[in-house]
Amino acid sequence: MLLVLLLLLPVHALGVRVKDKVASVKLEKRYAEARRKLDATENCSDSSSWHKNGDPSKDCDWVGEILDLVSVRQYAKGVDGTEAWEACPLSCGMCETATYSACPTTNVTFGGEGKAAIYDPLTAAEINAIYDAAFAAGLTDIKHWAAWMSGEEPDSVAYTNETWNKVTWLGKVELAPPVKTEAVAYLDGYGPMPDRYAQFWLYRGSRTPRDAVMYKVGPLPVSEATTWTQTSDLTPDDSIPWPARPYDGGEEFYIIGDMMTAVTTTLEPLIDAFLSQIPTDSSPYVAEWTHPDVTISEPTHSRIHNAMFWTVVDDISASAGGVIKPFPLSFTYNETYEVPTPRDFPTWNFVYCNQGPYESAEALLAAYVAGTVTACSVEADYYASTDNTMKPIMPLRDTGGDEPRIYYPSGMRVALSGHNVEWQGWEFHASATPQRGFQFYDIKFKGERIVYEMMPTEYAVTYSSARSLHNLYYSDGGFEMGSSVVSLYEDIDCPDGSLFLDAISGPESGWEAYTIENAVCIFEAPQSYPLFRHAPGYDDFNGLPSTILVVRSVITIGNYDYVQDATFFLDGRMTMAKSASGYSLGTYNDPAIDNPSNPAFGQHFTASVTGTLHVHQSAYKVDLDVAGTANSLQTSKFVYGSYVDAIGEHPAHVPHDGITYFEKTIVETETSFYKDEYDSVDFVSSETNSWGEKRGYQIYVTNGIKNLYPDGHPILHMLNYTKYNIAVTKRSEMEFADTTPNFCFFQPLPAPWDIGHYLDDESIVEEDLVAWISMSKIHYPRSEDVPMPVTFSSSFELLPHNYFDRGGYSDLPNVNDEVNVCGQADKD
Ligand SMILES: *[C@@H]1O[C@H](CO)[C@@H](O)[C@H](O)[C@H]1NC(C)=O
Ligand SMILES: *[C@@H]1O[C@H](CO)[C@@H](O)[C@H](O)[C@H]1NC(C)=O
Ligand SMILES: *[C@@H]1O[C@H](CO)[C@@H](O)[C@H](O)[C@H]1NC(C)=O
Ligand SMILES: *[C@@H]1O[C@H](CO)[C@@H](O)[C@H](O)[C@H]1NC(C)=O
Ligand SMILES: *[C@@H]1O[C@H](CO)[C@@H](O)[C@H](O)[C@H]1NC(C)=O
Ligand SMILES: [Cu+2]
Repeated sequence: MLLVLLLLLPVHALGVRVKDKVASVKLEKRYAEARRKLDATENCSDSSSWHKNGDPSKDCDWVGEILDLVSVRQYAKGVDGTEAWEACPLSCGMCETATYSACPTTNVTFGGEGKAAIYDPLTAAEINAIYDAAFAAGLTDIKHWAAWMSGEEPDSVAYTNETWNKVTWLGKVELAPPVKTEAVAYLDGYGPMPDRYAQFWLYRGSRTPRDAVMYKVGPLPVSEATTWTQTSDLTPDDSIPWPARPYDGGEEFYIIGDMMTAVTTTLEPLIDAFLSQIPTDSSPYVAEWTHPDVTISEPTHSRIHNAMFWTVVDDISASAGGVIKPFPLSFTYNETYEVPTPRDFPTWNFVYCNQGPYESAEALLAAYVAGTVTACSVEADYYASTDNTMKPIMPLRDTGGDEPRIYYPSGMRVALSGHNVEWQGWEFHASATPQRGFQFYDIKFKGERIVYEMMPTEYAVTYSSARSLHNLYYSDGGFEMGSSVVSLYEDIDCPDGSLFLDAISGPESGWEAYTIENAVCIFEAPQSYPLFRHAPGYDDFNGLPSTILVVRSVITIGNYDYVQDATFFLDGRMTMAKSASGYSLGTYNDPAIDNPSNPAFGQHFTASVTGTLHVHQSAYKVDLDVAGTANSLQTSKFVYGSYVDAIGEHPAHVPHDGITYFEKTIVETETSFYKDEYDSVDFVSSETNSWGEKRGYQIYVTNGIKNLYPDGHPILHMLNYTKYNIAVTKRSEMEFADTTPNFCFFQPLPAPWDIGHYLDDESIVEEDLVAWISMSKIHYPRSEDVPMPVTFSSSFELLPHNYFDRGGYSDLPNVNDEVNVCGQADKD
């Protein structure tokens, strides 16, 4: 059996793969266009003569029965080259008629000034111009390196295979957000427009010692006047030791592939023996994923990683479902720059089928050949089958037709101007940027700013396992959440008719920036729930259906997909949620060796594979400005006590002395706490509403378990934000994010700069405050998580708390008119 190794990093640094995805989105768009054209015609029917070239039994009926329509449409061609979707529009579901298409529409138009455009992400042209200028200025030699690598500059005297570790390159180019005071002065009309700046990391592999530094460049566009400044803005120390340099997909792809090929070539007999037990005609292979082992890394010298493997059968790649077919091999390697070539990385700690560790691939192979290592048994049907992927299992449920759709009877009520969004009194700037990902600026409701800045700063996963996934920790912020943003599918990810924003993927190790189309969708939707209702009698019904505005972006990072939603409500509430889907990682348990009933690290997906126990963490920065920037933190607790405790006296007419009441406290200094410590957490202004109550916004965290790692555990250096659900600090330009994933993901030392440093007892009374919100959610996979778990969420809510004098929806028509299909009031 042929062994093929495919190196699959859990990140989409592999430009080719990302482009494939874009191509398939384009394909989908083509079908959508075709569908629209067919909608307009009455002659939508299948050809009776078409069949797949070479197979007369595969006619339009066959096309209709195969649910995996994208690939059928893509690959099935008729005798004359006609594609299935063209000949079989009915079976391809392209004949749906939009009965509402004739309704009159009057889309709203953008009415604001659009000043929040100062937060527009860098365009691909801006990024590439910076890249070119940095190269021209001699800051980086990466283009020469890339040209030498690709053979375009074969005679480049600067490089040999042994100089892979002496390149200086730049990455993670991104907008440097304007200073808040200057931005607010401009937005609020008393200051000039701030200049536009970008920032990037420079990986100085050609220096001694190597290091990574951050640069700020501007004003943009790049010109004679542009300055390149090494900043110390984001770290107190202006450089980062080499092993702690930010993750760079291009670098990893180059250096790990070389080493991994050497290891798997050595272990070929052992790998082949496992794969040959899988009854399949395809050529199965193993794919490697790698993760930093922060419990043993030596921060000043090198990165230590653990490698784990998945089985790829029938071209179901690891990301597409292979992660629930583990290949039971793991080893550890030292990613050091002190060796001649990457294939010389030291490797050790080889474990196969729970036997070992062996000091090298050769030692493991020798033991295997000598018969001291027992080959593991393969659950043949499970490994061979594609049923445990997203492919539906026959017979299909009779769905009785298409799923319900949303329609907009009066047209789009969302207005978009660039990245500025307006809807029902809300106005804000939304984008997904290459490095940091999904972000919001200048969120206003009814003309008043509520949030200056809001963004996820980190999503991470920590696994528990005694097998190949031991010490597995993934920081998505470290992998660049923004570069993992994917194109969204209309009708699946977002309703038909959504508005879309594009995003840019930043350059890494020589690849140019490119556009990710339809990366953010914006749509209004019925919540299918009353916002309020009351019906005391037949003639007296009052109510309003709740309508929401959703701004959504999805990141796909290896096996997992995170659906990120910011949801805006009619009454001034908003929520931010992260929902997970995608495949859960499996661990191999040899029924002959492992205790099949031990539930410590997971439950069974099948006899030999358990779903690995893990915790999903997420962290957010929310810079609230409630009626101005002078805010205080008010915590309230629902308690039981005496009347004297509650109000200072025991009223004579109350016989029993013992009552529940609320206790409000203004917190004096920076603090952090878990959600269950208080019953209401609010940012309040000194401004009051008409009734004398401080105008405030409540921060409500819907879920979140407590961190169980003891103080001093190395992983806490990356996860200090899991020690609270809410932390509140005085805002500082330097305190950009509560985590330091970009330069700390591989660094098992105290983080140079994270929330642990920000919580330093500064006064938070009537100051500009930031709420750092963090949530952890246990995922103890269950059998139903095959093929993949249904989306599950963590979220927080911001809701007006005495901010208004009455319900924030009070200025909306309170309707119960019967409406016809086009949304017009029925006048009869
Ligand atoms: C539908 O088919 C009929 C009969 O072939 C033809 O006369 C008519 O023009 C077609 N309509 C459209 C919109 O193509
Ligand atoms: C309203 O917006 C939708 C979505 O962008 C668009 O398809 C439609 O043509 C617009 N209608 C009008 C009348 O502008
Ligand atoms: C340099 O490395 C490449 C890729 O690893 C390899 O194909 C090539 O043979 C090497 N060249 C020399 C001279 O070793
Ligand atoms: C990794 O390699 C570096 C540089 O060669 C060395 O200093 C370090 O001790 C090694 N770490 C381990 C855990 O082997
Ligand atoms: C994070 O937490 C760990 C464990 O409690 C602690 O040792 C470390 O100093 C913290 N990091 C920072 C930057 O405060
Ligand atoms: Cu999970």
